[in-house]
Amino acid sequence: MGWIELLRFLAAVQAFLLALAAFALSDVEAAGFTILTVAVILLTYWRRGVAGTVALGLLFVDVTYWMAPGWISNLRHHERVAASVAPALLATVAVCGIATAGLRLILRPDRADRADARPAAVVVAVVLALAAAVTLVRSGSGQSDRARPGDVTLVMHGVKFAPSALRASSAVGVEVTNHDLFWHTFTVKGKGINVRVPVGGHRRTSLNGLAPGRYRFYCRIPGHESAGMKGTLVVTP
Ligand SMILES: [Cu+2]
Repeated sequence: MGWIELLRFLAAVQAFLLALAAFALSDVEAAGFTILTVAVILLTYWRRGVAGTVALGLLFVDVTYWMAPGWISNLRHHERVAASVAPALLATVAVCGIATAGLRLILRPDRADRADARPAAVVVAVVLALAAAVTLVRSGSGQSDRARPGDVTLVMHGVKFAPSALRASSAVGVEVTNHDLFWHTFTVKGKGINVRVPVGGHRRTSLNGLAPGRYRFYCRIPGHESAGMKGTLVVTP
């Protein structure tokens, strides 16, 4: 097995995991990333695969950027194991993919593809096992950020909040749950409320900094607000 085969294997695993997430969560963005990953794998068969290697490297960087912080955040909040499995696997495979793409270019593609990448595959397996162990040990019951009595609950799915109209007293809080693979935020501009919620995560925020009145909340991820990820919050006295 040369470096290009290892690279394609990691990309195929990523495409498979993204497809699973797209299916399990009915997540359109995950489906888009699946198709993109498959297209870039095909690109590695063109010429010596340099463009494909660079493109896969960038795709792995993008997946790491979205998944690694989500994984760490869920572990820090002691979410259940199920909430961290997808970001843990995707982040680990993507980090290994970045290293593999980088090494194939540094070693020069012709030589790298004739070289034996099996020791690197063993390193990948060890890194995956470590990531799984950390996830199992650091996960918890998922209770610390759950709704308290009287709280209102809000769900993020697709580029929508449900419900999009909230009514609550400033004495309670909002529990926000993300059902998508990628991050969303619950943000009230200028009011110090900006809760980032990763895949499978629950986060609670108190409303006690808000005076009674009508507020607009939205998701800060670029493009989400204009796609409809917004709503109104009425804070009652
Ligand atoms: Cu969003």
